[in-house]
Amino acid sequence: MANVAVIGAQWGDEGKGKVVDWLASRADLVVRFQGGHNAGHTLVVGNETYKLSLLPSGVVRGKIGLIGNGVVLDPEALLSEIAKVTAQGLKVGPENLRIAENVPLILPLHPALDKAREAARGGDKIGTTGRGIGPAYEDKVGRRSIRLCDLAEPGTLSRKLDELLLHHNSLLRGLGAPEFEKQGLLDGLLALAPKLLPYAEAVWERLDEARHSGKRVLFEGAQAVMLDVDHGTYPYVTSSNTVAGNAAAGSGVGPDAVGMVLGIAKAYSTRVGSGPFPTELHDAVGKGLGERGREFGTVTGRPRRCGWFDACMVRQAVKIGGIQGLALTKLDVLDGLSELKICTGYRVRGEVMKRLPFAMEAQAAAEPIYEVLEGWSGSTQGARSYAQLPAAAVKYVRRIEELVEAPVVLLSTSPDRDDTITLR
Ligand code: 2SA
Ligand code: MG
Repeated sequence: MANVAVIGAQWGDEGKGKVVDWLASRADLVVRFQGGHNAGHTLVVGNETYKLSLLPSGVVRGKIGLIGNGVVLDPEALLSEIAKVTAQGLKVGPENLRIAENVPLILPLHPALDKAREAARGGDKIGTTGRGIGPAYEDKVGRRSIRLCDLAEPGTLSRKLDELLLHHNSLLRGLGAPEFEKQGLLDGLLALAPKLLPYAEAVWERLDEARHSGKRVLFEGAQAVMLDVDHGTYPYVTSSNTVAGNAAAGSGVGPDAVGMVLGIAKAYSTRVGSGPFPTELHDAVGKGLGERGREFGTVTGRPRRCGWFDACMVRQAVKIGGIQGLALTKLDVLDGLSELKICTGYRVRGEVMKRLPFAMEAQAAAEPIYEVLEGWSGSTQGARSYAQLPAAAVKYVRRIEELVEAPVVLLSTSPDRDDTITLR
């Protein structure tokens, strides 16, 4: 296997964790290149369930995990996640986890601003995870970030904190939220320095070395194409580029090093947080999907909104995200439904569209155009070969391939890693 990038093709929670884990067993290095501890990957290994937010999934499989510069890193969240998985019996330390020196840090003022802004937006809120992701990326682009490497330079920290506080305290004040004082933040960072610096390195160099020695790299995306800050349902998106193109910039390799791009899509759709969702179901069918699929956010526990598979949107994600093959997950959740709908386009104020428009009101007005397929009464749960699937389930998968213009290369039929069908 050459290098592979795995990205979400919908709004996140497609089951990337399981697929990444499956692929990690064939890779040498697993790299996170965007997002932060807003991600939630659930890995089921034997009797143990690991819920990872920041750690690259490969650490569960004894691989080297890398956190690239494109991530925003909350040091406290990292340390507590390491403590949590260590208590579950995993070994995570500087020997198997390396973090880009130039990764921007999330400080306590970032979640404070995130939450104050959401509160101020009221009913219009984005529905962020409240982890400070957006404000941390703003600081990166605004050239104010404190980065991991700065922890080695108390003078730099002090100067940067002055600049950060000048900016943040005026924003917090404007929102009526408590302000931060410098000494507390500085002391906190200086105390974190000896715990974090042993992990720091020039990740790009390790990836360059991996390239020359023929090591295989897995780029692990978080969130999904429809949450991409440029291409998603803006402003109801996360604050990073989630497309495969960012695997390169977010870790420090050229685009050719990214390799095959695998998109993950659920056999239906879910979304947490606010924003347009044309195929959302507010009826018993939607409720049933949520219950059978156990659709609750890994990080925040929020119930996910559920709806039919949106082939029009996934096709868009395939094109924009550079997806060459799809892994389709949670097919078993559709077991027992007498009919299934797939969205093939939208009607937007009378006009038929084969893509989701960008403008907010047009997005909100998009009504799905459905194709109806026959359901199946048999069970697909735990199926490990194509032959074990009901004919109608095979038909459903084949129709999805045609509509999204990408082959389904993997099919997942339960959270168990072994319940995976390789189709090509
Ligand atoms: P943020 O916090 O600024 O990134 O939020 C902005 C939008 O991005 C969405 N978002 C997500 N959507 C699905 N899954 C995510 N991760 C967790 C998980 C979510 C959880 O994997 O289960 O536990 O609730 C994730 N992270 C960000 C978010 O809902 C906003 O719409
Ligand atoms: Mg998730």
